[in-house]
Amino acid sequence: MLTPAQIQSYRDTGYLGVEGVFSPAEVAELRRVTDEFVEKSRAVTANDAVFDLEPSHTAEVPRLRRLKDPIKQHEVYRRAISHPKLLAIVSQLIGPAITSNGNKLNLKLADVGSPVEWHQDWAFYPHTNDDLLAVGIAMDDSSLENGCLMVLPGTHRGPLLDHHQDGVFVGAVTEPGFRPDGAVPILLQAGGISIHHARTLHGSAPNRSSRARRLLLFQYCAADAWPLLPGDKPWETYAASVLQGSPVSQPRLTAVPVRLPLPGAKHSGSIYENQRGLKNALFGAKM
Ligand SMILES: O=C(O)CCC(=O)C(=O)O
Repeated sequence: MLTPAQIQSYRDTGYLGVEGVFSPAEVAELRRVTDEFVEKSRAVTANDAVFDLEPSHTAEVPRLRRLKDPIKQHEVYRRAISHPKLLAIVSQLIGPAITSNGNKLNLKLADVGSPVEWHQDWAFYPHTNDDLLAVGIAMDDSSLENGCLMVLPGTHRGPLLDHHQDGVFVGAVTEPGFRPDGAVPILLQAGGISIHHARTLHGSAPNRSSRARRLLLFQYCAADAWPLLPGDKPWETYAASVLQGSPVSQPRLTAVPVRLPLPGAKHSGSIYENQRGLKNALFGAKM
């Protein structure tokens, strides 16, 4: 559970780091399963519905960049998204009725892990209200050297920045002159978690170290926040995403800044793909 000071800090800054949420045994299990997926990726030669590969990936030296939708890929990840400690913490921030609108495992493997350029998750999935956040479970100690998550405190209360380039969504901030001044790293030990509000500006540098930085990310939403871009079978998809509490068909509407991520990104499949061709990349060229 969070202390009142931690809750206030999240409300003021739009992010939080919490140590010691997952036990060493739980982290070891997540790592073991993740190693199995890296092994499986040896047989994969192109991005697909499960695997997103670093450009330098080969069968000999597998470089898995992201495992997509991990809760569908393995029971260990599926259990983690509903971990009682996580749901208790998330409930304190967005209320007891909770859905999830996505999950992913960014591996940022040693020496090669690609950066994620500055963005607001909100630009990808605007909802009727912004009681949405992402939790990152650190499967490794995370530092500046291995490309820990970085945030710009307070930006969850600011505007939605432009994430379009040449008229199409590009999944990263394109505002002329944007500089991440005042960026703060979320330094964590393995088993700790990062939390960031859906409107908080964040990104992360390439992994320039010899240590992996695997971050398992779960997106949580208040159950009365409805996506403004529902896909096929909106009710079934929404109802299946309820993790705690009951589904509601009456969304709560608040005054939130919205621009739809449309027209869709030229390169699709993952944020790494969306950001390909970004003219003002701040973390540098993808490796
Ligand atoms: O893996 C990271 O450091 C950033 C993750 C992120 O922001 C994303 O995948 O949307």
